[in-house]
Amino acid sequence: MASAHQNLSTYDESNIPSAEPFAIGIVVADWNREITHALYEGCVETLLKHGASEDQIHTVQVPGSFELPAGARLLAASRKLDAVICLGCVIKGETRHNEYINQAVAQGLTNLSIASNMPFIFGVLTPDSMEQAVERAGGAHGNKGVEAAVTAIRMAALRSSLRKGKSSIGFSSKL
Ligand code: RBF
Repeated sequence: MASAHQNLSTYDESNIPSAEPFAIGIVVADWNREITHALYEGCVETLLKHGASEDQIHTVQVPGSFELPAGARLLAASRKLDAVICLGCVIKGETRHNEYINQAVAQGLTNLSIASNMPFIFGVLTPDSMEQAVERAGGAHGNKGVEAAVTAIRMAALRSSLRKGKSSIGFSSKL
């Protein structure tokens, strides 16, 4: 389904759990930084609006989107977190670099989520042009950083609700 029809940037705020109990990691790629930093602004603003405290938001920067899974893994191993949001922007060029990077990041974050039992959120724009990127970083199609934040809160709350009452003996989800 086209994401233009799934614009969660205009989401129902009353349906989002509180982010107050959660520690959230954010990894931001510096390639196309005017876009990724706009995603970051929208992301942090949304986390704070839903009750996260500034000292519970832990941010690191990586050179490009390809480094997002490794950066996320390092960040998750450095402290106790409830979700990690990865923000990047890979613009299609004349070669197929974008396909390789996007595939690697999607697969990397999926693997991390499944192996660690913690949500790693894919907040990577994959536009054909800078114009399309701008439209999704605070423009006509909202800010996908907002959507990444909402997804992280929802997944952290889901994880927390399903873990309640579970014995900590046995399977360890810590990275
Ligand atoms: N990183 C991005 O985050 N967005 C891009 O649009 C992007 N384009 C790239 C194009 C080429 C041809 C190459 C070689 C790298 C590009 N990268 C991009 C950087 C990539 O994510 C990574 O940082 C580097 O390949 C080093 O591992």
